[in-house]
Amino acid sequence: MDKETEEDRKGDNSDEEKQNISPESSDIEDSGMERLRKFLTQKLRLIDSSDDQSDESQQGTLRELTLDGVIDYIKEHGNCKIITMAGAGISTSAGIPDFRSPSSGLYHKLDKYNLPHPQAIFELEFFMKNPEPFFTLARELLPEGFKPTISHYFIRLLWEKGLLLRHYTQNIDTLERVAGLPADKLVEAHGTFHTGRCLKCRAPYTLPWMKEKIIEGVIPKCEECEEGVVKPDIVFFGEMLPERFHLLAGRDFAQADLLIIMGSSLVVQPFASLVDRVRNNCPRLLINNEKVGMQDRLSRFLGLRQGLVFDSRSAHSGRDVAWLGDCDTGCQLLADKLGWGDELRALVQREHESLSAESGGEK
Ligand code: CNA
Repeated sequence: MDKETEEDRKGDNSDEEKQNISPESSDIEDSGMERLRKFLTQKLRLIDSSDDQSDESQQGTLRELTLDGVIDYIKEHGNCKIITMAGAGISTSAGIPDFRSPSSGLYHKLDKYNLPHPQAIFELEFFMKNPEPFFTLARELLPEGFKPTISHYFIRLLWEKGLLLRHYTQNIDTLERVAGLPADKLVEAHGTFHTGRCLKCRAPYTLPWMKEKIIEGVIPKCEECEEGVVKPDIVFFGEMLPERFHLLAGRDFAQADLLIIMGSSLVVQPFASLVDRVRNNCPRLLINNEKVGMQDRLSRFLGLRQGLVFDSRSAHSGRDVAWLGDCDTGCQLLADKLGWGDELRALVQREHESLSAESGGEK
């Protein structure tokens, strides 16, 4: 996957800053900017020429820019094709830490590994030289005994209701599989712990085999070539994303009627920019602790359709909704408002009981 982009995430404050400028100076600035924008449009063809037209088709997709607006849209759209995109935030309530949450995120707990920088632990180049920090961390992250969350079962319910076009996840914890989402509905964009491979001879290995070594504190070495390290099939920085990701993203996003993004900081590319691949009139609902993935200042200035736009004064606003809070609470609320609340609660209880029984009764 690509390195994270250090985008200017202050883009949303630009209007507040503008309000402190006198109307006259702001008008002068605006007209200057508009001239520059037109110049770039005409000379450099930087801006999508279909923009004006698509602005029109963007009008009126949601009755109101709230969760209720999204609920009405789903109810009115008989056969709404929904894509869900998720990140580590849908698994934190299962006990798996995310990367970037302050204090609880993994990036804040890596001091003991003595890394050149936090991301190094997931960089292929660093792993080839020193796999130990990754395997030490893997002991904490191994998908053992973790139960899928309300958010995972909400996604499954979307599938059971025939509304899920596809679920794209950055997570490597396999909880979507454990929640019963069928493989054809799932794109594990950053790979998975489910399988592994020798970095030298490519011999395949299973999760139970890798797990045994990792739990023993041994670096898994290939039994075929007896040389290579066996790395779980998770995508490190510097590695290509699975072909399935590119193939299906190319088809799915243009067909989606609604995009729901949950529990991601939307900073890892190319996953983060999937939000731009739906049609211009496709509503996008973010369920997250914080606003993320917003249009940056340059894109806004150039009129580029990039990023989520929650600011109603922006030219590209009108279809993005942010529901801020816990993913599980947001998903349960969505289910309640869609009339599936009890069904979701019963599904979670049934599945958790059956997982507890499988693992010898532990809660
Ligand atoms: P991230 O960058 O750590 O962002 C997580 C986002 O979710 C942040 O915006 C948080 O505020 C938000 N968040 C955390 N908990 C909740 C919650 N309960 N409710 C609502 N919002 C919440 O993680 P991303 O997924 O965006 O980053 C991509 C990386 C993280 C991928 O490469 C993953 O492989 C990697 N990762 C995966 C896991 C996992 O598989 N569970 C765990 C840790 C990291």
